[in-house]
Amino acid sequence: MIGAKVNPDFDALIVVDMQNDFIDGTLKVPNADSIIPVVNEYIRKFEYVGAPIFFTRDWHPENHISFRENGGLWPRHCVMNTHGAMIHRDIYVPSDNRFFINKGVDPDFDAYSGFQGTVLDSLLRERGIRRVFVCGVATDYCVKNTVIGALNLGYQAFVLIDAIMGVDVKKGDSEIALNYMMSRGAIALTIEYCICIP
Ligand code: VGL
Ligand code: ZN
Repeated sequence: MIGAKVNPDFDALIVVDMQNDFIDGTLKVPNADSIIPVVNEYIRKFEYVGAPIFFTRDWHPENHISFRENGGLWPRHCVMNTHGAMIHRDIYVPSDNRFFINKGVDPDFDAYSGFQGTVLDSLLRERGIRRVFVCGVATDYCVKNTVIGALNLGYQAFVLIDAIMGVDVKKGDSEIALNYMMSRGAIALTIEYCICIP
């Protein structure tokens, strides 16, 4: 595996949807809790070198189109300002140089990408970020779409493959999603190859 040295001048970490409902709530991603320690290691590394960290949050109104009760695919999850939508208590959230990106706020549209209908691109651009490092859940939905969104906007994208987990509604979905990200130019990375020295 090719290593990457994180440079705070042009690198950012994106932590996708590490929220209660996806970890131990209404839309549990199987084994999502198992990635928490590695996600935290990435967060601490990026914090250590002074690189910005973006936490995306699924942030739906009660009448959101993606909920079964409203004709959608999913059980009710991540209703804005409720416990289910909070970042899980075991995730380390630095107090500085970190940002929350809420998505899926419009009742009539779903947003699997952290870039869709948000200020993420402008916040990254403002800071001169050119490369994003993406971890979190779910590999086959919001991680995939966030990575593809980044690539489409011209960012280089690293997928932190030891810190993602998928739902696999159909067996193999996560593997297919990862292969697709790589085929579009994303680069797979693990913690020991993610070099963070000042
Ligand atoms: C997600 C299903 C519905 C995700 C969000 O974060 O991957 N999945 N809403
Ligand atoms: Zn959602």
